[in-house]
Amino acid sequence: MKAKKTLAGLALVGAIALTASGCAGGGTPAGGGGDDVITVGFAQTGSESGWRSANTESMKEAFSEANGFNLIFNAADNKPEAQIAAVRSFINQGVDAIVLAPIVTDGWDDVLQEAKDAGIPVILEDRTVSASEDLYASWIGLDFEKEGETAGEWVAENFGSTPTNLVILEGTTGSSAATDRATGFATAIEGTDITVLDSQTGNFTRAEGKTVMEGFLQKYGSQINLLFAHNDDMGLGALDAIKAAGLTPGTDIKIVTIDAVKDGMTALADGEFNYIVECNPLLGEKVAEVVKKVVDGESVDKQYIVEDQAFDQEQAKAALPDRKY
Ligand code: GYE
Repeated sequence: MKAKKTLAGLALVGAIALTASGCAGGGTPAGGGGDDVITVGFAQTGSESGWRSANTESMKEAFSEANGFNLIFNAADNKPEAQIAAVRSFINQGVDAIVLAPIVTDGWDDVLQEAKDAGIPVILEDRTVSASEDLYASWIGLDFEKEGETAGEWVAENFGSTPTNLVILEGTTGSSAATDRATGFATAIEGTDITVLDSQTGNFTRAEGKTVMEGFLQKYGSQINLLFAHNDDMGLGALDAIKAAGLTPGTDIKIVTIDAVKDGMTALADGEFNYIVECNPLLGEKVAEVVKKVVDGESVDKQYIVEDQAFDQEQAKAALPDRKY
């Protein structure tokens, strides 16, 4: 039922897009009905984490040929210059719309202006940019500051009234996800007995999470009571470092992370993590809906925020069997 409805809606959007722009690119018509295809260039950050894999999958599923799209996918290996080059190449190819998951917040003004001058709408997904709002049509994402705040509130409630030493593994420097999570978290632990011993980037990856945690352990040893990692993957990397140091994660060092991907939720259910704030990566369907509307000339909101929840050990155990990512 649902698929049928979507296809019918698409046929309509496709027809309008054809008359409006007449330049949908070289994709194959969807469903053999002669509908025009919407060509979309998607500039993904890279493949740094489990969250990212789930996000990429969700986007590819939503922007499928069957749904009336011709998707040109690029993953920039977390290199901002490579991502700007990818967007520029989408402009040169004359795509109908560009979807961008910006690695970092700054540096987008020029290329977004170029897209605008070429009449190609840009839709942001996941992270945000500092460029002027009229350089993009819409943003579909999460409230990163609130995620950080929720993590901080849990920490403040459980450890705030006894002297506690905390270390932080930050996400990619300059990304809105890392900046806003840091802000939300710092606000929530303000005025508590928690001391931040150290805070460094682990670039949202397991490998760097492990290396940076090894450094923290060498420097502070068993002084560390608590770890806040900006994503599950860095927390998972840190588990190896903590075990190698002869400490028990979840007990000797309490761990709070963000994302709630399956591996993180498993660590929480096993008692190696203590709390996870969710960050929903399944944005594809909503992004595709917004892209269609924009290409069709319909009005859209400037932002769509997807709701997140949070999990303790019991909640993780209950949620795991049905977890989609
Ligand atoms: O939390 C992390 C990923 O921007 C929300 O990026 C995203 C973050 C996510 O690498 O795992």
